[in-house]
Amino acid sequence: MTSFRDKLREGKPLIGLWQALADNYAAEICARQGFDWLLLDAEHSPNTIQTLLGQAQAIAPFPVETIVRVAFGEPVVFKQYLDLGLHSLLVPMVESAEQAANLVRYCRFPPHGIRGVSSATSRGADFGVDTDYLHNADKHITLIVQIESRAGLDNVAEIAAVDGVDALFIGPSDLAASLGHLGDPLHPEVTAAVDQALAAIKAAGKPAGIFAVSPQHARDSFAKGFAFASVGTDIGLLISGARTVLADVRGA
Ligand code: 3PY
Repeated sequence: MTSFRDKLREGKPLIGLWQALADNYAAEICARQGFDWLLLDAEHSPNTIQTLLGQAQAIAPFPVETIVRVAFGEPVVFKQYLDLGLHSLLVPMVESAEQAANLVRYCRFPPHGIRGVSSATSRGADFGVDTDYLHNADKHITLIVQIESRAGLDNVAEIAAVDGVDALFIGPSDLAASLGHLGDPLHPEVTAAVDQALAAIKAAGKPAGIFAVSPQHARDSFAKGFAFASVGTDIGLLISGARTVLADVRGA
């Protein structure tokens, strides 16, 4: 199997869509559209472990990567998600190398980490069919940490240098808020901070991703060297489609 980490290494810009509806049917529809990755958001959406599993199962037949953003980086959350085969994880608000190193340990079985062991009862291990899983689990896992605060920005080089952190992802909205520009993710000071973070991530030889706030922002981000970018949300597409058709008919 090809992990998201391997795909990132291929160097082709990877375009993603944010799934915030927390719905299997919506996830299946989006999985059919040709995106490189879909992100199931457990931080800012009404997702439970059960709804995440349902969406992952709906997406599984399609050639699109499933990434899950955890609500927070705790060992028990990692254990459950990895057992469910949710092998690509995005962790919000990572602010130090120590925090990042702990996240790596949550992904790994002893002696390299503290992940609890499960195989026959683990979807991640193909319910025991993958007999090498305990020794090869790391090959499936992609750990992405999110830089979205002044502290994260200050420590981005050290965070990027942590072995086992596979990629770093910029959250421009939270970063804007942290830098005193709430609601203005494209403020020049935020853009300069994003460029500074990108340079540090690239210098560490790691791929960088970003939550683009418009198609133009996504194109600009890829042109600057971002390896992956989300280009919208399922809710945003629903809202813009609904408003467009309503305005079209009312205006006619
Ligand atoms: C941000 O832009 O801050 C994000 O976390 C995207 O959801």
